[in-house]
Amino acid sequence: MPDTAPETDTQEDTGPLTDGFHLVIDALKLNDINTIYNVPGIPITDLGRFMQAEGMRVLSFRHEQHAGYAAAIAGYLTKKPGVCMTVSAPGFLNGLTALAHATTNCYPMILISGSSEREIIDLMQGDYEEMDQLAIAKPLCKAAYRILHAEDIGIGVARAVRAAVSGRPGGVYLDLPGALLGQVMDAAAGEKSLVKVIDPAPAQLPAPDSVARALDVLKGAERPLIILGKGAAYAQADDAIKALVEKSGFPYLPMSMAKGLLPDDHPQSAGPARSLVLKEADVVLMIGARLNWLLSHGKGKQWGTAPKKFVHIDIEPKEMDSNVEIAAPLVGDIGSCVAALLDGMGDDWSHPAASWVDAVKTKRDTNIERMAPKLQNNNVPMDYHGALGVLKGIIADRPDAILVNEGANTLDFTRSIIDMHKPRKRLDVGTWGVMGIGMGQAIAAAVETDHPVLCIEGDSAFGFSGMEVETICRYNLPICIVVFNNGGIYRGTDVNPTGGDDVAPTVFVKDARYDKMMEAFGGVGYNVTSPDELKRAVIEAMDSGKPALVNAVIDETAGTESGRIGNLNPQSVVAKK
Ligand SMILES: Cc1ncc(C[n+]2csc(CCOP(=O)(O)OP(=O)(O)O)c2C)c(N)n1
Ligand SMILES: [Mg+2]
Repeated sequence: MPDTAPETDTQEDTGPLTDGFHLVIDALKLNDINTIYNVPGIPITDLGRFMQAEGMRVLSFRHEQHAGYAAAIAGYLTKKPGVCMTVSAPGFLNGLTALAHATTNCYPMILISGSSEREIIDLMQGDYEEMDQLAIAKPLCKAAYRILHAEDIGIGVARAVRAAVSGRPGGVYLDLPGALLGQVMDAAAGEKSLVKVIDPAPAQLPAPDSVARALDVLKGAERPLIILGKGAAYAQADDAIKALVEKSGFPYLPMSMAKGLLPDDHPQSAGPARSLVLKEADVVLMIGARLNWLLSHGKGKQWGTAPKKFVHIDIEPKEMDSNVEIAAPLVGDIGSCVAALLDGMGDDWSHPAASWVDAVKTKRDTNIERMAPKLQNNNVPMDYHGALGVLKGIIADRPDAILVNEGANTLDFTRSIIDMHKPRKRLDVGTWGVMGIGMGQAIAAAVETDHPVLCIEGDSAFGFSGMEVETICRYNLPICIVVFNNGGIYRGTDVNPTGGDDVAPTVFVKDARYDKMMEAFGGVGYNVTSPDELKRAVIEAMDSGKPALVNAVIDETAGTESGRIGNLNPQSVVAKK
Protein backbone atom coordinates (compact mmCIF):
# COMPACT_ATOMS: atom_id res chain seq x y z
CA MET A 1 0.00 0.00 0.00
CA PRO A 2 1.31 3.46 -0.87
CA ASP A 3 1.24 5.62 2.22
CA THR A 4 -0.55 8.42 0.42
CA ALA A 5 -3.84 6.96 -0.74
CA PRO A 6 -5.86 8.87 -3.34
CA GLU A 7 -8.21 11.36 -1.72
CA THR A 8 -11.40 9.68 -2.92
CA ASP A 9 -10.41 6.39 -1.21
CA THR A 10 -9.87 8.12 2.11
CA GLN A 11 -13.31 9.68 1.95
CA GLU A 12 -14.89 6.34 1.13
CA ASP A 13 -13.03 4.70 4.05
CA THR A 14 -14.22 7.34 6.46
CA GLY A 15 -17.74 6.44 7.50
CA PRO A 16 -19.91 8.60 9.68
CA LEU A 17 -18.15 10.24 12.59
CA THR A 18 -19.02 10.65 16.21
CA ASP A 19 -17.46 12.80 18.91
CA GLY A 20 -16.79 12.92 22.62
CA PHE A 21 -20.10 14.66 23.36
CA HIS A 22 -22.13 11.91 21.73
CA LEU A 23 -20.05 9.07 23.08
CA VAL A 24 -20.67 10.33 26.62
CA ILE A 25 -24.39 10.50 25.90
CA ASP A 26 -24.49 7.07 24.29
CA ALA A 27 -22.46 5.52 27.12
CA LEU A 28 -24.79 6.94 29.78
CA LYS A 29 -27.94 5.92 27.93
CA LEU A 30 -26.59 2.45 27.32
CA ASN A 31 -26.32 2.15 31.10
CA ASP A 32 -29.87 3.35 31.71
CA ILE A 33 -28.88 6.78 32.87
CA ASN A 34 -31.42 9.16 31.39
CA THR A 35 -31.66 12.02 33.87
CA ILE A 36 -28.98 14.64 34.49
CA TYR A 37 -28.97 17.25 37.27
CA ASN A 38 -26.80 20.09 36.08
CA VAL A 39 -25.71 23.72 35.88
CA PRO A 40 -24.54 24.71 32.37
CA GLY A 41 -21.38 26.59 31.38
CA ILE A 42 -18.01 26.07 29.65
CA PRO A 43 -17.22 23.33 28.68
CA ILE A 44 -20.45 21.36 29.22
CA THR A 45 -23.19 23.67 27.90
CA ASP A 46 -23.46 21.87 24.57
CA LEU A 47 -23.22 18.49 26.27
CA GLY A 48 -26.40 19.36 28.18
CA ARG A 49 -28.09 20.58 25.00
CA PHE A 50 -27.14 17.46 23.06
CA MET A 51 -28.31 15.27 25.96
CA GLN A 52 -31.71 16.92 25.83
CA ALA A 53 -31.78 16.58 22.05
CA GLU A 54 -31.03 12.86 22.45
CA GLY A 55 -34.05 12.41 24.72
CA MET A 56 -32.38 12.58 28.13
CA ARG A 57 -34.02 14.64 30.87
CA VAL A 58 -31.67 17.51 31.70
CA LEU A 59 -32.71 19.49 34.76
CA SER A 60 -30.85 22.73 35.27
CA PHE A 61 -30.41 24.08 38.78
CA ARG A 62 -29.41 27.49 40.11
CA HIS A 63 -26.44 26.12 42.08
CA GLU A 64 -24.44 22.92 41.66
CA GLN A 65 -24.72 21.89 45.29
CA HIS A 66 -28.44 21.36 44.87
CA ALA A 67 -28.03 19.57 41.56
CA GLY A 68 -25.58 17.37 43.46
CA TYR A 69 -27.93 16.69 46.38
CA ALA A 70 -30.61 15.87 43.82
CA ALA A 71 -28.33 13.38 42.06
CA ALA A 72 -27.29 11.82 45.37
CA ILE A 73 -30.84 11.19 46.55
CA ALA A 74 -31.87 10.04 43.06
CA GLY A 75 -29.22 7.34 43.53
CA TYR A 76 -30.68 6.40 46.91
CA LEU A 77 -34.19 6.16 45.52
CA THR A 78 -33.38 4.22 42.37
CA LYS A 79 -30.21 2.17 43.14
CA LYS A 80 -28.77 3.62 39.92
CA PRO A 81 -26.12 6.32 40.04
CA GLY A 82 -27.65 9.79 40.08
CA VAL A 83 -25.65 12.08 37.81
CA CYS A 84 -24.73 15.67 38.52
CA MET A 85 -22.92 17.65 35.83
CA THR A 86 -20.95 20.82 36.44
CA VAL A 87 -18.46 23.21 34.87
CA SER A 88 -14.84 23.28 35.95
CA ALA A 89 -13.20 24.59 39.15
CA PRO A 90 -15.90 26.62 40.99
CA GLY A 91 -18.81 24.60 39.60
CA PHE A 92 -16.92 21.41 40.39
CA LEU A 93 -16.25 22.59 43.95
CA ASN A 94 -19.91 23.53 44.39
CA GLY A 95 -20.87 20.00 43.39
CA LEU A 96 -18.15 18.40 45.49
CA THR A 97 -19.99 18.91 48.80
CA ALA A 98 -22.79 16.76 47.46
CA LEU A 99 -20.35 14.14 46.19
CA ALA A 100 -18.74 13.86 49.62
CA HIS A 101 -22.23 13.74 51.17
CA ALA A 102 -23.20 10.92 48.78
CA THR A 103 -20.11 8.96 49.76
CA THR A 104 -20.70 9.45 53.49
CA ASN A 105 -24.34 8.41 53.12
CA CYS A 106 -23.61 5.51 50.74
CA TYR A 107 -25.70 6.95 47.92
CA PRO A 108 -24.57 6.01 44.41
CA MET A 109 -23.79 9.18 42.52
CA ILE A 110 -21.54 10.32 39.71
CA LEU A 111 -20.27 13.87 39.58
CA ILE A 112 -19.28 14.67 36.00
CA SER A 113 -17.31 17.88 35.74
CA GLY A 114 -15.85 19.51 32.69
CA SER A 115 -12.26 20.57 33.17
CA SER A 116 -9.76 22.84 31.48
CA GLU A 117 -6.69 22.05 29.36
CA ARG A 118 -4.55 19.39 31.03
CA GLU A 119 -1.30 20.68 29.54
CA ILE A 120 -1.89 24.11 31.02
CA ILE A 121 -3.27 22.93 34.36
CA ASP A 122 -0.36 20.58 34.93
CA LEU A 123 2.13 23.37 34.28
CA MET A 124 0.00 25.66 36.44
CA GLN A 125 -0.02 28.31 33.75
CA GLY A 126 -3.28 29.87 34.78
CA ASP A 127 -5.88 28.41 32.44
CA TYR A 128 -9.54 29.43 32.50
CA GLU A 129 -10.92 27.85 35.68
CA GLU A 130 -7.70 25.98 36.25
CA MET A 131 -7.81 23.28 38.88
CA ASP A 132 -6.48 19.76 39.31
CA GLN A 133 -10.01 18.51 39.97
CA LEU A 134 -9.17 14.81 39.92
CA ALA A 135 -6.68 15.16 42.76
CA ILE A 136 -9.09 17.24 44.81
CA ALA A 137 -12.03 14.87 44.34
CA LYS A 138 -10.10 11.69 45.18
CA PRO A 139 -10.17 11.77 48.98
CA LEU A 140 -13.86 12.68 49.00
CA CYS A 141 -15.30 9.86 46.94
CA LYS A 142 -15.13 6.12 46.33
CA ALA A 143 -13.31 6.46 43.02
CA ALA A 144 -12.21 9.24 40.68
CA TYR A 145 -11.45 8.85 36.99
CA ARG A 146 -10.39 11.09 34.13
CA ILE A 147 -11.00 10.24 30.50
CA LEU A 148 -8.47 11.63 28.02
CA HIS A 149 -9.36 9.80 24.80
CA ALA A 150 -12.70 9.47 23.07
CA GLU A 151 -12.18 5.73 22.64
CA ASP A 152 -12.01 5.39 26.46
CA ILE A 153 -15.36 7.05 27.15
CA GLY A 154 -17.23 3.74 27.11
CA ILE A 155 -14.93 2.09 29.61
CA GLY A 156 -14.64 5.24 31.71
CA VAL A 157 -18.40 5.59 32.13
CA ALA A 158 -18.69 1.86 32.85
CA ARG A 159 -16.08 2.13 35.60
CA ALA A 160 -17.90 5.07 37.13
CA VAL A 161 -21.24 3.25 37.11
CA ARG A 162 -19.85 0.09 38.67
CA ALA A 163 -17.82 1.93 41.28
CA ALA A 164 -20.86 3.95 42.35
CA VAL A 165 -23.31 1.08 42.88
CA SER A 166 -21.26 -2.02 43.71
CA GLY A 167 -20.36 -3.02 47.26
CA ARG A 168 -21.09 -0.12 49.55
CA PRO A 169 -22.48 2.52 47.18
CA GLY A 170 -21.01 6.00 47.10
CA GLY A 171 -19.89 8.96 45.08
CA VAL A 172 -17.70 8.73 41.99
CA TYR A 173 -15.98 11.60 40.24
CA LEU A 174 -15.62 11.59 36.46
CA ASP A 175 -13.39 14.26 34.96
CA LEU A 176 -14.07 15.21 31.35
CA PRO A 177 -11.55 17.69 29.93
CA GLY A 178 -13.22 20.07 27.47
CA ALA A 179 -10.95 18.88 24.67
CA LEU A 180 -12.25 15.32 25.06
CA LEU A 181 -15.77 16.34 24.16
CA GLY A 182 -14.68 17.67 20.80
CA GLN A 183 -12.54 14.67 19.90
CA VAL A 184 -13.72 12.85 16.79
CA MET A 185 -13.74 9.17 15.99
CA ASP A 186 -15.33 6.77 13.54
CA ALA A 187 -18.94 6.25 14.63
CA ALA A 188 -18.91 2.47 14.21
CA ALA A 189 -15.69 2.13 16.23
CA GLY A 190 -17.19 4.52 18.77
CA GLU A 191 -20.27 2.38 19.16
CA LYS A 192 -18.13 -0.70 19.60
CA SER A 193 -16.13 1.03 22.33
CA LEU A 194 -19.19 1.46 24.54
CA VAL A 195 -19.59 -0.85 27.55
CA LYS A 196 -22.85 -1.94 29.11
CA VAL A 197 -22.19 -2.80 32.74
CA ILE A 198 -23.44 -6.31 33.40
CA ASP A 199 -24.72 -6.92 36.94
CA PRO A 200 -23.39 -3.63 38.32
CA ALA A 201 -24.06 -4.52 41.96
CA PRO A 202 -23.64 -8.29 42.20
CA ALA A 203 -25.18 -10.08 45.16
CA GLN A 204 -22.62 -10.75 47.89
CA LEU A 205 -23.65 -13.79 49.84
CA PRO A 206 -22.70 -14.09 53.50
CA ALA A 207 -20.50 -17.05 54.42
CA PRO A 208 -22.58 -19.96 55.83
CA ASP A 209 -20.44 -19.98 59.00
CA SER A 210 -21.24 -16.38 59.72
CA VAL A 211 -24.94 -17.01 59.20
CA ALA A 212 -24.84 -19.91 61.68
CA ARG A 213 -22.92 -17.77 64.19
CA ALA A 214 -25.42 -14.94 63.83
CA LEU A 215 -28.35 -17.29 64.36
CA ASP A 216 -26.71 -18.68 67.50
CA VAL A 217 -26.32 -15.22 68.96
CA LEU A 218 -29.90 -14.29 68.05
CA LYS A 219 -31.24 -17.50 69.55
CA GLY A 220 -29.49 -16.79 72.83
CA ALA A 221 -31.10 -13.37 73.15
CA GLU A 222 -33.40 -12.54 76.03
CA ARG A 223 -34.06 -8.92 75.17
CA PRO A 224 -33.35 -8.68 71.45
CA LEU A 225 -33.62 -5.59 69.28
CA ILE A 226 -33.36 -4.95 65.54
CA ILE A 227 -32.02 -1.63 64.30
CA LEU A 228 -32.87 -0.76 60.70
CA GLY A 229 -30.70 1.82 58.95
CA LYS A 230 -31.11 3.60 55.67
CA GLY A 231 -28.92 0.93 54.10
CA ALA A 232 -31.82 -1.45 54.76
CA ALA A 233 -34.18 0.95 53.03
CA TYR A 234 -31.76 1.40 50.13
CA ALA A 235 -31.54 -2.36 49.61
CA GLN A 236 -35.17 -2.54 48.42
CA ALA A 237 -35.48 -5.90 50.17
CA ASP A 238 -38.64 -4.62 51.82
CA ASP A 239 -40.64 -7.85 51.91
CA ALA A 240 -37.76 -9.95 53.21
CA ILE A 241 -36.94 -7.43 55.94
CA LYS A 242 -40.56 -7.25 57.02
CA ALA A 243 -40.70 -11.06 57.06
CA LEU A 244 -37.54 -11.24 59.18
CA VAL A 245 -38.78 -8.69 61.70
CA GLU A 246 -42.15 -10.41 62.00
CA LYS A 247 -40.79 -13.94 62.17
CA SER A 248 -38.26 -12.93 64.82
CA GLY A 249 -40.85 -11.18 66.97
CA PHE A 250 -38.07 -8.73 67.96
CA PRO A 251 -38.88 -5.09 68.64
CA TYR A 252 -37.23 -2.88 66.02
CA LEU A 253 -35.96 0.65 65.90
CA PRO A 254 -35.85 2.45 62.56
CA MET A 255 -33.14 5.05 62.00
CA SER A 256 -34.46 8.27 60.55
CA MET A 257 -34.57 7.32 56.86
CA ALA A 258 -35.54 3.71 57.60
CA LYS A 259 -38.83 4.95 59.03
CA GLY A 260 -41.64 3.44 56.98
CA LEU A 261 -39.64 0.39 55.91
CA LEU A 262 -42.22 -1.19 58.16
CA PRO A 263 -45.07 1.20 58.95
CA ASP A 264 -44.30 3.27 62.05
CA ASP A 265 -47.49 2.01 63.69
CA HIS A 266 -46.38 -1.62 63.36
CA PRO A 267 -46.91 -3.48 66.67
CA GLN A 268 -43.19 -4.31 66.92
CA SER A 269 -42.02 -0.73 66.37
CA ALA A 270 -39.94 0.50 69.29
CA GLY A 271 -39.44 4.00 67.87
CA PRO A 272 -41.17 5.77 70.76
CA ALA A 273 -39.38 3.51 73.27
CA ARG A 274 -35.90 4.23 71.93
CA SER A 275 -34.18 5.02 75.19
CA LEU A 276 -35.56 1.91 76.85
CA VAL A 277 -34.58 -0.54 74.11
CA LEU A 278 -31.07 0.84 73.66
CA LYS A 279 -30.43 0.58 77.39
CA GLU A 280 -32.03 -2.77 78.04
CA ALA A 281 -31.43 -4.89 74.93
CA ASP A 282 -28.91 -7.71 75.30
CA VAL A 283 -28.62 -8.63 71.61
CA VAL A 284 -28.84 -6.10 68.81
CA LEU A 285 -29.20 -7.04 65.15
CA MET A 286 -28.03 -4.13 63.03
CA ILE A 287 -29.32 -4.12 59.45
CA GLY A 288 -27.74 -1.51 57.19
CA ALA A 289 -27.15 0.88 60.08
CA ARG A 290 -23.77 1.98 61.36
CA LEU A 291 -22.66 2.40 64.96
CA ASN A 292 -21.66 6.02 64.33
CA TRP A 293 -22.51 9.17 66.29
CA LEU A 294 -26.20 8.74 65.52
CA LEU A 295 -26.14 5.64 67.74
CA SER A 296 -23.60 7.04 70.22
CA HIS A 297 -20.99 4.68 68.75
CA GLY A 298 -22.70 1.70 70.37
CA LYS A 299 -21.52 2.57 73.89
CA GLY A 300 -21.89 4.98 76.77
CA LYS A 301 -24.84 6.16 78.81
CA GLN A 302 -27.43 5.75 76.06
CA TRP A 303 -26.63 2.05 75.82
CA GLY A 304 -26.91 1.36 79.54
CA THR A 305 -24.75 -1.00 81.56
CA ALA A 306 -26.14 -4.40 80.53
CA PRO A 307 -23.60 -6.21 78.33
CA LYS A 308 -24.58 -6.34 74.66
CA LYS A 309 -23.86 -8.57 71.76
CA PHE A 310 -24.09 -7.14 68.28
CA VAL A 311 -24.98 -9.00 65.10
CA HIS A 312 -24.12 -6.67 62.26
CA ILE A 313 -25.22 -6.95 58.63
CA ASP A 314 -23.22 -4.72 56.30
CA ILE A 315 -21.72 -5.11 52.86
CA GLU A 316 -18.53 -3.38 53.96
CA PRO A 317 -16.24 -5.64 56.02
CA LYS A 318 -14.42 -2.65 57.50
CA GLU A 319 -17.64 -1.61 59.20
CA MET A 320 -17.32 -4.55 61.60
CA ASP A 321 -15.71 -3.69 64.97
CA SER A 322 -15.49 -0.06 63.88
CA ASN A 323 -16.73 1.19 67.24
CA VAL A 324 -17.41 -1.82 69.45
CA GLU A 325 -16.83 -5.56 69.20
CA ILE A 326 -19.22 -7.31 66.84
CA ALA A 327 -20.11 -10.78 68.13
CA ALA A 328 -21.44 -11.96 64.79
CA PRO A 329 -20.40 -10.04 61.69
CA LEU A 330 -22.53 -10.80 58.65
CA VAL A 331 -20.81 -9.39 55.60
CA GLY A 332 -22.86 -9.37 52.45
CA ASP A 333 -25.61 -7.52 50.70
CA ILE A 334 -28.63 -6.92 52.86
CA GLY A 335 -31.07 -8.86 50.70
CA SER A 336 -28.88 -11.97 50.73
CA CYS A 337 -28.04 -11.72 54.43
CA VAL A 338 -31.67 -11.27 55.46
CA ALA A 339 -32.74 -14.14 53.21
CA ALA A 340 -30.07 -16.38 54.75
CA LEU A 341 -31.19 -15.53 58.28
CA LEU A 342 -34.84 -16.12 57.41
CA ASP A 343 -33.93 -19.43 55.90
CA GLY A 344 -31.86 -20.46 58.92
CA MET A 345 -34.58 -19.49 61.40
CA GLY A 346 -36.73 -22.32 60.13
CA ASP A 347 -40.40 -22.70 60.98
CA ASP A 348 -40.26 -23.03 64.75
CA TRP A 349 -38.52 -19.81 65.74
CA SER A 350 -39.70 -18.80 69.19
CA HIS A 351 -40.50 -15.18 69.88
CA PRO A 352 -38.80 -13.33 72.74
CA ALA A 353 -40.28 -13.52 76.23
CA ALA A 354 -43.53 -11.63 76.71
CA SER A 355 -41.95 -9.70 79.60
CA TRP A 356 -39.57 -7.97 77.15
CA VAL A 357 -42.04 -7.41 74.35
CA ASP A 358 -44.64 -6.08 76.80
CA ALA A 359 -42.17 -3.77 78.52
CA VAL A 360 -41.32 -2.20 75.15
CA LYS A 361 -44.96 -1.96 74.15
CA THR A 362 -45.98 -0.35 77.43
CA LYS A 363 -43.24 2.25 77.17
CA ARG A 364 -44.15 2.97 73.57
CA ASP A 365 -47.87 3.32 74.24
CA THR A 366 -47.25 5.56 77.25
CA ASN A 367 -45.05 7.88 75.20
CA ILE A 368 -47.52 7.98 72.32
CA GLU A 369 -50.38 8.78 74.72
CA ARG A 370 -48.39 11.48 76.41
CA MET A 371 -47.66 13.12 73.06
CA ALA A 372 -51.23 12.95 71.68
CA PRO A 373 -52.81 16.00 73.37
CA LYS A 374 -49.83 18.19 72.48
CA LEU A 375 -50.35 17.39 68.82
CA GLN A 376 -53.95 18.56 68.97
CA ASN A 377 -53.24 22.06 70.25
CA ASN A 378 -54.41 24.96 68.11
CA ASN A 379 -52.17 27.55 69.75
CA VAL A 380 -51.31 30.82 68.04
CA PRO A 381 -48.44 31.38 67.59
CA MET A 382 -48.01 27.75 66.62
CA ASP A 383 -45.54 25.53 68.39
CA TYR A 384 -43.85 22.59 66.67
CA HIS A 385 -46.35 20.11 68.11
CA GLY A 386 -49.46 21.92 66.94
CA ALA A 387 -48.06 22.40 63.45
CA LEU A 388 -46.75 18.86 63.14
CA GLY A 389 -49.95 17.38 64.53
CA VAL A 390 -51.81 18.49 61.41
CA LEU A 391 -49.00 17.55 59.02
CA LYS A 392 -48.91 14.07 60.58
CA GLY A 393 -52.54 13.60 59.55
CA ILE A 394 -51.86 14.87 56.04
CA ILE A 395 -49.06 12.35 55.55
CA ALA A 396 -51.21 9.56 57.02
CA ASP A 397 -53.80 10.32 54.34
CA ARG A 398 -51.11 10.37 51.63
CA PRO A 399 -48.76 7.47 52.44
CA ASP A 400 -47.14 7.67 49.00
CA ALA A 401 -46.10 11.28 49.43
CA ILE A 402 -42.41 11.84 50.00
CA LEU A 403 -41.40 13.83 53.04
CA VAL A 404 -38.23 15.91 52.81
CA ASN A 405 -37.11 17.30 56.14
CA GLU A 406 -34.30 19.50 57.45
CA GLY A 407 -33.63 21.96 60.25
CA ALA A 408 -32.76 21.49 63.91
CA ASN A 409 -35.97 21.52 65.98
CA THR A 410 -37.90 21.26 62.73
CA LEU A 411 -36.00 18.08 61.91
CA ASP A 412 -36.09 16.43 65.31
CA PHE A 413 -39.75 17.10 66.05
CA THR A 414 -40.83 16.06 62.56
CA ARG A 415 -38.88 12.81 62.76
CA SER A 416 -40.44 11.81 66.05
CA ILE A 417 -43.97 13.07 65.37
CA ILE A 418 -44.72 12.18 61.76
CA ASP A 419 -45.25 8.47 61.16
CA MET A 420 -44.08 7.06 57.85
CA HIS A 421 -46.11 4.31 56.27
CA LYS A 422 -44.08 3.09 53.31
CA PRO A 423 -40.38 2.54 52.56
CA ARG A 424 -38.11 5.32 51.31
CA LYS A 425 -40.65 8.09 51.82
CA ARG A 426 -38.62 10.03 54.35
CA LEU A 427 -35.60 11.88 52.98
CA ASP A 428 -33.61 13.99 55.38
CA VAL A 429 -30.21 15.36 56.31
CA GLY A 430 -28.50 11.97 56.54
CA THR A 431 -25.30 11.08 58.33
CA TRP A 432 -23.82 14.56 58.52
CA GLY A 433 -26.98 16.38 59.57
CA VAL A 434 -26.30 18.70 56.67
CA MET A 435 -28.45 21.75 55.98
CA GLY A 436 -29.12 22.47 52.32
CA ILE A 437 -30.42 19.15 51.04
CA GLY A 438 -34.02 20.38 50.97
CA MET A 439 -34.85 21.64 47.49
CA GLY A 440 -32.39 19.34 45.68
CA GLN A 441 -33.86 16.26 47.36
CA ALA A 442 -37.41 17.49 46.80
CA ILE A 443 -36.80 18.03 43.10
CA ALA A 444 -35.19 14.63 42.60
CA ALA A 445 -37.92 12.92 44.63
CA ALA A 446 -40.60 14.44 42.40
CA VAL A 447 -38.68 13.74 39.20
CA GLU A 448 -37.67 10.16 40.03
CA THR A 449 -40.91 8.95 41.62
CA ASP A 450 -43.72 11.17 40.29
CA HIS A 451 -45.12 11.21 43.83
CA PRO A 452 -46.13 14.44 45.56
CA VAL A 453 -43.49 15.88 47.88
CA LEU A 454 -43.97 17.65 51.18
CA CYS A 455 -40.91 19.52 52.48
CA ILE A 456 -40.85 20.49 56.12
CA GLU A 457 -38.07 23.03 56.42
CA GLY A 458 -36.63 25.13 59.21
CA ASP A 459 -36.34 28.75 58.06
CA SER A 460 -32.56 28.53 58.28
CA ALA A 461 -32.46 25.17 56.53
CA PHE A 462 -34.66 26.42 53.70
CA GLY A 463 -32.36 29.39 53.13
CA PHE A 464 -29.52 27.13 52.02
CA SER A 465 -31.34 26.04 48.87
CA GLY A 466 -34.23 28.52 48.67
CA MET A 467 -33.34 29.85 45.22
CA GLU A 468 -34.24 26.46 43.79
CA VAL A 469 -37.93 27.37 44.16
CA GLU A 470 -37.44 28.88 40.71
CA THR A 471 -36.30 25.45 39.50
CA ILE A 472 -39.36 23.88 41.11
CA CYS A 473 -41.65 26.37 39.35
CA ARG A 474 -39.80 26.05 36.05
CA TYR A 475 -40.41 22.32 35.94
CA ASN A 476 -43.85 22.68 37.56
CA LEU A 477 -43.14 19.99 40.15
CA PRO A 478 -45.70 18.76 42.72
CA ILE A 479 -43.77 20.09 45.70
CA CYS A 480 -45.29 21.77 48.73
CA ILE A 481 -42.72 23.48 50.96
CA VAL A 482 -43.66 24.32 54.53
CA VAL A 483 -41.19 26.73 56.12
CA PHE A 484 -41.29 26.59 59.91
CA ASN A 485 -40.56 30.24 60.42
CA ASN A 486 -39.39 30.87 63.96
CA GLY A 487 -37.20 33.77 62.90
CA GLY A 488 -33.89 32.06 63.39
CA ILE A 489 -31.59 29.15 63.97
CA TYR A 490 -33.08 27.11 66.86
CA ARG A 491 -35.03 30.18 68.12
CA GLY A 492 -35.69 33.75 67.09
CA THR A 493 -35.08 35.27 70.50
CA ASP A 494 -31.32 35.59 70.97
CA VAL A 495 -30.03 39.09 71.66
CA ASN A 496 -26.70 40.73 71.00
CA PRO A 497 -25.11 40.84 74.47
CA THR A 498 -23.21 44.07 73.68
CA GLY A 499 -26.41 45.97 72.89
CA GLY A 500 -24.89 46.82 69.47
CA ASP A 501 -26.85 47.25 66.24
CA ASP A 502 -26.19 43.78 64.81
CA VAL A 503 -28.72 41.16 65.80
CA ALA A 504 -27.50 37.96 67.48
CA PRO A 505 -25.78 35.45 65.15
CA THR A 506 -28.73 33.03 65.23
CA VAL A 507 -31.45 35.57 64.46
CA PHE A 508 -33.07 36.45 61.10
CA VAL A 509 -35.30 39.25 59.83
CA LYS A 510 -38.54 39.33 61.85
CA ASP A 511 -41.80 38.52 60.10
CA ALA A 512 -40.05 37.30 56.95
CA ARG A 513 -42.45 36.16 54.22
CA TYR A 514 -40.91 33.15 52.49
CA ASP A 515 -44.20 32.59 50.64
CA LYS A 516 -43.41 35.65 48.50
CA MET A 517 -40.36 33.86 47.11
CA MET A 518 -42.63 31.22 45.64
CA GLU A 519 -45.05 33.80 44.25
CA ALA A 520 -42.14 35.55 42.54
CA PHE A 521 -41.81 32.58 40.19
CA GLY A 522 -45.47 31.80 39.62
CA GLY A 523 -46.07 29.25 42.39
CA VAL A 524 -48.68 29.63 45.11
CA GLY A 525 -47.73 31.19 48.44
CA TYR A 526 -49.58 30.92 51.76
CA ASN A 527 -48.92 32.69 55.03
CA VAL A 528 -50.42 30.85 58.01
CA THR A 529 -50.39 31.41 61.74
CA SER A 530 -52.54 28.59 63.17
CA PRO A 531 -52.62 24.80 62.79
CA ASP A 532 -56.07 25.05 61.17
CA GLU A 533 -54.80 27.46 58.53
CA LEU A 534 -51.74 25.33 58.01
CA LYS A 535 -53.87 22.27 57.43
CA ARG A 536 -56.09 23.98 54.88
CA ALA A 537 -53.14 25.43 52.99
CA VAL A 538 -51.15 22.21 52.80
CA ILE A 539 -54.14 20.12 51.74
CA GLU A 540 -55.01 22.62 49.02
CA ALA A 541 -51.40 22.76 47.86
CA MET A 542 -50.90 19.00 47.81
CA ASP A 543 -54.21 18.39 46.07
CA SER A 544 -53.28 20.93 43.39
CA GLY A 545 -50.04 19.11 42.55
CA LYS A 546 -48.50 22.52 41.85
CA PRO A 547 -45.51 24.25 43.43
CA ALA A 548 -46.48 25.91 46.69
CA LEU A 549 -44.79 27.41 49.73
CA VAL A 550 -46.46 27.79 53.08
CA ASN A 551 -44.84 30.29 55.44
CA ALA A 552 -45.82 28.76 58.78
CA VAL A 553 -45.25 31.23 61.60
CA ILE A 554 -43.86 29.34 64.60
CA ASP A 555 -43.47 30.70 68.11
CA GLU A 556 -39.94 32.11 68.14
CA THR A 557 -39.41 30.85 71.69
CA ALA A 558 -40.49 27.25 71.02
CA GLY A 559 -37.22 25.65 69.93
CA THR A 560 -34.21 24.48 71.91
CA GLU A 561 -30.50 24.89 71.20
CA SER A 562 -29.49 22.48 68.40
CA GLY A 563 -32.80 20.57 68.71
CA ARG A 564 -32.03 17.22 70.33
CA ILE A 565 -28.26 17.26 69.94
CA GLY A 566 -27.41 20.28 72.06
CA ASN A 567 -25.15 18.00 74.11
CA LEU A 568 -22.68 17.98 71.20
CA ASN A 569 -21.93 21.70 71.64
CA PRO A 570 -18.58 22.36 73.33
CA GLN A 571 -18.92 24.36 76.56
CA SER A 572 -16.91 27.42 77.51
CA VAL A 573 -15.72 27.76 81.10
CA VAL A 574 -15.59 31.53 80.67
CA ALA A 575 -19.14 32.18 79.47
CA LYS A 576 -21.61 29.63 80.77
CA LYS A 577 -25.00 29.96 79.11
C1 LIG B 1 -24.16 22.84 55.93
C2 LIG B 1 -24.53 23.11 57.34
N1 LIG B 1 -24.26 24.33 57.86
C3 LIG B 1 -24.59 24.59 59.14
C4 LIG B 1 -25.17 23.65 59.92
C5 LIG B 1 -25.50 23.96 61.39
N2 LIG B 1 -26.94 23.95 61.60
C6 LIG B 1 -27.55 22.89 62.16
S1 LIG B 1 -29.18 23.08 62.23
C7 LIG B 1 -29.10 24.61 61.51
C8 LIG B 1 -30.34 25.40 61.25
C9 LIG B 1 -31.40 25.24 62.30
O1 LIG B 1 -32.37 26.25 62.17
P1 LIG B 1 -33.71 26.01 61.41
O2 LIG B 1 -33.48 25.31 60.14
O3 LIG B 1 -34.40 27.32 61.31
O4 LIG B 1 -34.47 25.00 62.39
P2 LIG B 1 -35.15 25.33 63.80
O5 LIG B 1 -34.35 24.68 64.89
O6 LIG B 1 -35.17 26.82 63.96
O7 LIG B 1 -36.51 24.75 63.70
C10 LIG B 1 -27.79 24.95 61.23
C11 LIG B 1 -27.40 26.23 60.58
C12 LIG B 1 -25.41 22.38 59.34
N3 LIG B 1 -25.95 21.37 60.02
N4 LIG B 1 -25.09 22.15 58.05
MG1 LIG C 1 -35.68 28.28 62.55
